[in-house]
Amino acid sequence: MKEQILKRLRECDGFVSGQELCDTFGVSRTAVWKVINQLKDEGYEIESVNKKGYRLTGYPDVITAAEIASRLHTKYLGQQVRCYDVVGSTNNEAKLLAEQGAVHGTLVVSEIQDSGKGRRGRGWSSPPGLGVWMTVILRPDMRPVHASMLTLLAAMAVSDAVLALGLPCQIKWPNDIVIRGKKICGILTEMSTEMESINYVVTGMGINVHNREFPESIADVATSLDMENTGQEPAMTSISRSGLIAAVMEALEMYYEQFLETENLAFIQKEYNKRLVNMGKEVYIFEKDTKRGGLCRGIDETGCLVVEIDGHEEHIVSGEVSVRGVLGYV
Ligand code: BT5
Repeated sequence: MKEQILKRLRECDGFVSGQELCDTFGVSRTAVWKVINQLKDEGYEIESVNKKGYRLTGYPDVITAAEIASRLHTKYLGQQVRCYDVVGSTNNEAKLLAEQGAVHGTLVVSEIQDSGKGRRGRGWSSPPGLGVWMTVILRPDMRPVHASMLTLLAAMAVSDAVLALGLPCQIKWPNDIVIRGKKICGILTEMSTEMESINYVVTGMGINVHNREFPESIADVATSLDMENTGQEPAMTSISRSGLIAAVMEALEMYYEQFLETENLAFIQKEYNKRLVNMGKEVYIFEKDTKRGGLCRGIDETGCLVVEIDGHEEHIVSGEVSVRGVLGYV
């Protein structure tokens, strides 16, 4: 009921009468009053005026199931949420939950990851309260070779959410989101297969939101939404991490549904390539011990990166490769 009352308060510009809340949820005035007090204890600012009712005037930047639910308009993505204070990695936690039968669309979020993961054994810095460290569990009925495309859908979804905040973000294929050439988000998709079919996929997204500093090893390449909110873009008030989560879930569900119809990325190819930070530029492709240079031509409809190398177009499969700009990270 707390989630529903919060949702009703959030969706209403003015006051919501106590009586309306009682009638809608079939509870007593005292029960409503208790929920309002609980919300106040959690940091919500709620004005109560005699004969008018309750009005939400401020909210804390918390990541809770109630806060996410009060902002979410999806059919299944994020409808089941598991919020933790600390986990090793939300991807690992999601895999455990998936093994135990967690439903399609379950979202796992944590305030801290004490061993957040990047690709190929790399780490992901996930300090408390400063970012969104989350993973969704998907159970798609499709061939395992197509699972890597989910990373590209997640990149579109995160970039949609960031663009909606008025910040100019781009995608660095296959799994980074950057603002002004620095990384604000990394995505990690892992899957479990059984007899040629997908058992489940987990897609983890780490988004730096309120960070003001980073460990020295990544200080040159990392940035956060707050650090990039320089005031040049349209006015942006303080960013709600739960709002960001809801926006990503909504966009991802939309892309995911379209994707299932064809199992290819033709429907996002044009927009993805517009957002691609290396588009039309010289890049280096690092694969095992090799380094090759070429011209980036964008993604094809399967999500491979098309790079013109020595006059031939090569379709680079994500996985073991890294892409770098000739001058550095992008
Ligand atoms: C990634 O790997 O970018 C995928 C990161 C996925 C993180 C999410 S958080 C929720 C979920 N649970 C997890 O355990 N993981 C996922 P990769 O392309 O390998 O990049 C990793 C590299 O990014 C590191 O080696 C650092 O150089 C850099 N890095 C680490 N933490 C960062 C941060 N917070 N912001 C920007 N760059 C970072």
